[in-house]
Amino acid sequence: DSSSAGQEDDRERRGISERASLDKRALRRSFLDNLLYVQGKFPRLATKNDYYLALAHTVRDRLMQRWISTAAAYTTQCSRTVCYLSAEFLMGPHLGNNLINLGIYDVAAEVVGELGLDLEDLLYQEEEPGLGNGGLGRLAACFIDSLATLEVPALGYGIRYEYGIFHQTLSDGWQVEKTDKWLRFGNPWELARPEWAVEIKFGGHTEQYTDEHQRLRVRWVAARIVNGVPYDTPILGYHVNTANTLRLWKAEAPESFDFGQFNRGDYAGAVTQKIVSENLSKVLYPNDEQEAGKELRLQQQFFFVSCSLQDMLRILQIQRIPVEKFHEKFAVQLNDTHPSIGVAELMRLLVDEQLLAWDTAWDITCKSFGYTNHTLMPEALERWSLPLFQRVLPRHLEIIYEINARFLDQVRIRFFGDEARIARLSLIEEQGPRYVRMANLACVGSHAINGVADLHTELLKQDVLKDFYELCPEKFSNKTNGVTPRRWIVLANPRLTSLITETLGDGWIRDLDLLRGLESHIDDAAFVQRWQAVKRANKADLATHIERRLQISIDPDSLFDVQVKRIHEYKRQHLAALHIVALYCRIKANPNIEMVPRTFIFGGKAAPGYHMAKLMIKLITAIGDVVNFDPDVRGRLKVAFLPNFSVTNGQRIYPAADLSEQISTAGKEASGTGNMKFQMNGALTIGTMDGANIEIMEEVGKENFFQFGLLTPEVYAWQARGYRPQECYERSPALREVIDLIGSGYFARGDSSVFKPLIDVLLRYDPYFLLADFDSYVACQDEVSAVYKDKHRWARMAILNSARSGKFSSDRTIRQYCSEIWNVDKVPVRLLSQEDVEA
Ligand code: H53
Repeated sequence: DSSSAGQEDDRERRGISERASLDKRALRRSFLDNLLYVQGKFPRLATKNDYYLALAHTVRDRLMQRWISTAAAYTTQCSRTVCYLSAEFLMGPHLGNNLINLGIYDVAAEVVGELGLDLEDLLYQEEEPGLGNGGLGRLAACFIDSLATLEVPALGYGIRYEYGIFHQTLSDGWQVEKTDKWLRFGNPWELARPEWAVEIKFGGHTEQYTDEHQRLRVRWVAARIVNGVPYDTPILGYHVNTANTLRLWKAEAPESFDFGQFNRGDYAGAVTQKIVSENLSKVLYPNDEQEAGKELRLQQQFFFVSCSLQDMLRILQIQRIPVEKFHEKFAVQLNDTHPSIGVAELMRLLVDEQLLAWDTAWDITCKSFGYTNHTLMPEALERWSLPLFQRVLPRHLEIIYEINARFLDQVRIRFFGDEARIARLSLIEEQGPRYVRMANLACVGSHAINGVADLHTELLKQDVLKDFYELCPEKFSNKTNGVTPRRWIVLANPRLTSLITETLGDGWIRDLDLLRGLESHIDDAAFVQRWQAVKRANKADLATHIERRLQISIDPDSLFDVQVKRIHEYKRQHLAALHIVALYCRIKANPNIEMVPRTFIFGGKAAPGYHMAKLMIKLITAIGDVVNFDPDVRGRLKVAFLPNFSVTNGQRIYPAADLSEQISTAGKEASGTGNMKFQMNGALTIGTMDGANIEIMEEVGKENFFQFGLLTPEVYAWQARGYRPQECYERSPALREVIDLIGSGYFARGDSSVFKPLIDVLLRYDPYFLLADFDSYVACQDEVSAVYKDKHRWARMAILNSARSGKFSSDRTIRQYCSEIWNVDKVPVRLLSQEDVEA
């Protein structure tokens, strides 16, 4: 019996290896065919980019059958579908991820290897689609990965920006922005669908008319029309047949619109008109958590939201679903307030164009939308000045007035006479210049409102959205963010992936809670040693990269202390800078002092108009220029600012980190998601009790987390008492030394004016409590160094961090959205055969 089982095993194995070699031969054949027939090159003339594109097309061909099968399954089953509306999708390169999800990464590496090429080299050829700024855009990308992996019908809707987030370089330590022409060499991952283009109106005025049933109706007579053309990218799930769609809209001038001008002989005018239209999807606004207030930005938001809602109506029509069932077919999620104009636009489409009664339309609208809030920063809550709004969207302003009037009538019944509350809840801000409040519109028009971490949701309820919470507490829930382990472990950290898979099998890739299984290996010396070897090799790779890019030598055995994220005062990169200077002062005072060698690695972009953030970059690079070359330091401190932090660069950095810096002022970071990527890859966190850090500490245990700093209620109390940072400065000798040294111009060739604005803000206002947290931070960092000296203890803590990161898979987050907000189920996809497809 056991021998027949053995024979079967054997046959099975042989079967697999036969199939694999077949796969491999087929892959090699289509790779070379694509080089020939798509790139028009033979190997001797082919560039690296030709090879990249040939491989991309080879992979794309293999995606197509899954994509078609998925569309067929959803269409025939009229599946309930999630529509994720987001102004940003920070996808990162597609090729590596698709190879992993198809399960052919290793075969592809062999195939290109046999042709004398290096797969990683080819992967780096891909221009990353940087269609987002930071956390919010990357979260959208992790979510559509998880939706596909969980086999949930979903569409991601956004804008196909021609220029993504700017490329950052450094010049004399200052940030310099270069444009990101990511489409320069073509994009093999997208398909244009001009047959599904829609028309978008702007400006003009509204008119009343009576319809054939003598009913009074409104018509919007636009001043300008722009076409929205969808470009579709397949989003494949991990080891499933599901390939969902990311549908990004490009703005084009309608052919017919400039004909008039053209015929009147105004050729230049017609061309200008075309340029104005196409400007709509030209460039991503480079502000993260900061309002731009620009007319073009409102136009972009309305453009992609109207395109997407019209697309949903088209889908209803082809599936012969009556428009009254819109909310049964679609769960529409608003990723922050950027798409919240959708509430008014769906009302316009249903009332003005589909001719539904207002109440019916409102019921459908509220049942369709959910709203995710991502920030507690008051300046990041979007508002549009009334004149601007009126100019761009005159009909929507009328609709918003009507929604507001009906809403405030309801409020008055509950809170009669409470005029202050009514003013706060109003969709229109009336004190001073008038504004439309987009968060209020999103709250009123959605059946579900969520924050992105426990603390954040609690603070929304107590503070930012308190009035809405008191009105409708049942709408509120928390959905703690997560990140996809496919990109952030499997693709980014192949060494760790092999170690975990050899230890636990590969189930953890779809069920990250299984990482808990690592805990039982914590006393296995061989396992711990392999763990350390993985980290050491990843650090050596990053050290080589840094040495090449920045011409500074890096010791892979030093503690890699990493802070990568957008540069912002509330994230406090300058607090980390103060710590580096404190260590430097210790060395200068006593050159023989014993110190754990550290490499401080920073990365992140500053919004081009955010001067303080740019000065923070200059401060870090200036400190590096002194510390890295001071002979007294003897290599014990190194500071590296890696330019152009991006998804691609993140994939090199997270796996090599020992220490993850998550040091925002308590109560300011909604969640953070980089914190999770570090944890999964076995870094320990030094962090404040802010955002998802709190939940990370809950999962890993206090003893495996370096906590410091004021708690949120303490920050509030200090604020209420009247915080005087000068007092902290006077009380702490270490702090005084650091501030005085920076203030003196020591890091600016003696020019004390360079960092004066930064020092002045800290000493006078310090709105983010750096000086209040400084001593606690430095003490905590000393504890970090003490623990790091015990390499074995550190490794055990790192393993536990990884083992306990299951909660932070975006698969968990998406399951919660599906069951608690979207009420949507998975729809497994059967692969259609060639004959099925042709029939
Ligand atoms: O969203 C992330 C959070 C993070 C928060 C970030 C964010 C943006 O990137 C842009 C605008 C905004 O309102 C919030 O800062 O804390 O992790 C995803 O939820």
